[in-house]
Amino acid sequence: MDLLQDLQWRGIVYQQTDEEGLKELLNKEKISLYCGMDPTGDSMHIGHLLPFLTLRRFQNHGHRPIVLVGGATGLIGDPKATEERTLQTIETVQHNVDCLQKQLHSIFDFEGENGALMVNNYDWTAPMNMITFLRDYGKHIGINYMLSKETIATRLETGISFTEFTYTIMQGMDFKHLYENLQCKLQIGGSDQWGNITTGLELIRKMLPEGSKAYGMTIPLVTKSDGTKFGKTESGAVWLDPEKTTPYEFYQFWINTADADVIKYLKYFTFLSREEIEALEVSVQEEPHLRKAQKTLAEEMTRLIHGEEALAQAIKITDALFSGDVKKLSATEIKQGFKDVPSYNHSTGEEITLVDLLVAAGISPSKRQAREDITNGAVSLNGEKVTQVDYVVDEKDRIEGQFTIIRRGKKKYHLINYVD
Ligand code: 545
Repeated sequence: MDLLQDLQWRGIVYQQTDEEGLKELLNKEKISLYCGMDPTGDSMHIGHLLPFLTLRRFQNHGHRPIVLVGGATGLIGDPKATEERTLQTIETVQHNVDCLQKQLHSIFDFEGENGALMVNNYDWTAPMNMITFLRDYGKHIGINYMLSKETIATRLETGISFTEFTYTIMQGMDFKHLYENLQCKLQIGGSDQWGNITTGLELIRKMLPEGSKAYGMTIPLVTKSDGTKFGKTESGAVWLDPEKTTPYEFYQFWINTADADVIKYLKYFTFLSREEIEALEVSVQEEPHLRKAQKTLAEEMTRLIHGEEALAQAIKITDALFSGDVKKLSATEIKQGFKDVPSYNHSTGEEITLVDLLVAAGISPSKRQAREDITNGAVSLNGEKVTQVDYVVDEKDRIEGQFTIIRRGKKKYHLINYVD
C-alpha cells in the first residue's frame, strides 16, 4: 500500500485539487510539502493535530515536511465563520510562535535527508512593502474570486474588515514563496483551509514560469458518532501542553473514546499498521468489554505527545484510582490524578481528628455523620480504611508531606493539601 492508498484507507483525504496529478508526482519523486498554523494561542489542542500528523506520515514515506508558524498571518487573523478576531499584540504573537514551535518539534524528525524544516512567514512577509504587495500580488487576485471563497462569503453577512479579507492573499504568498524557494509542491490543511490553499495555487500559476505546478489537499473535520464536538471535555479543550491538560487527563480522554469512534481515531491519529488496527476492530466487535482498542489509542497518543515516562505515570494513576490503592502514588502523580477532585487546605503544623477533618473539608455534613461514616467503614485515608472514631490525622498520613487522600464511599475522592 503506498502513501496515498494508506491515507485513503485511513479516511484522511477530504478534497484534492488534482488527484491524478498528485498520485503521479508522488510515484515519481520525494517532495517537500507544508502545513501552517497561526499563533492564535500558546498551545495546540487535539483539534489541530490531524493535519500535522498527516504531514508526519508524508515524512515517514521519505518526503520533506515544512512546518510553518504564521508570525505574520497571526498578526492579521484568518477570518472565522462567526466574527472578526481581536488583534493580538506583537509580543503575544511572538510568545505564541515560540511555544508552538516547541510543541511542533516533538511531532517531527528534524534530522537526516528529509528532516523537517520549521519556517515563520514573518521572515518574508514583514519586509515586503505595500506597493509590491498591491502591484505584484493583489493584481493577480480578483475581488469576485475572493468573494466566492466560503469563509469570506459567510462573513459578508456579519461583516468583515479589509484586514481579514486580505488574509487569503497572505497565505497564498506563503505557498508561492515556499514553492519558489524550497520547491514545496503540496500544501495540506483542514477542510477550512481549502480557500487559502487554492489562493496559493492561483499565485503560483499566475506569477511563476509556465509549467509551475503545485497541489492542495484537505483533511476532514474530526467528528464524533454522538454528534458532540470532538476534542472537548467538561473542563474544555484537550491541550497538548501538559500544564493545561496533564498527561493523565490526556490519557483519560482517549481511553473514554466510544466504541463507534475508536477505530476511526486509531486510523487518523496513530501510526499503527492496517493489520494492527484491523485486529483491534475485531476486538471491539467480539470483546468490547476489554477496551483493547481504547487502551491502545490512549497509549499511542500519550506516548507520542508526552513520551514513555508520562505514559507510564498516566497508567499508574489510572490503575491506582481504579483499585483504590493510591498509597503508591508520588506527589506529582497525585497532583495530576486528583486535579479535579474537591480539595481542602489544612495547616501543616496542626494535627486534627479525622472527624473534625471530615467536617471541615466538607466530606461529611456533620460530626455525627462523620462518626457514622468512620464506624461503617466508609472512610479511607490514602487507600486504607480507618474505622477508629478518635483517629488523629498527622504527618504519618501525609504523602511526601504534602497530601492526604480521603475517600468516602466507593469512588468519592477528596484531597487534603497542607499549607503554612
Ligand atoms: C497560515 C499561513 C500559511 C498556511 C496556514 C496558515 C494557518 C491557517 C490556519 N490554520 C488553523 C490554525 O489554527 C490555530 C492553531 C493554534 C494553535 O488558520 N490559515 O492555525 C488550523 N491549522 C490546522 C488545520 C486546521 C486549521 O493550524 O489546517 O484546519 C485545524 O484542523 O483550522 O501559509
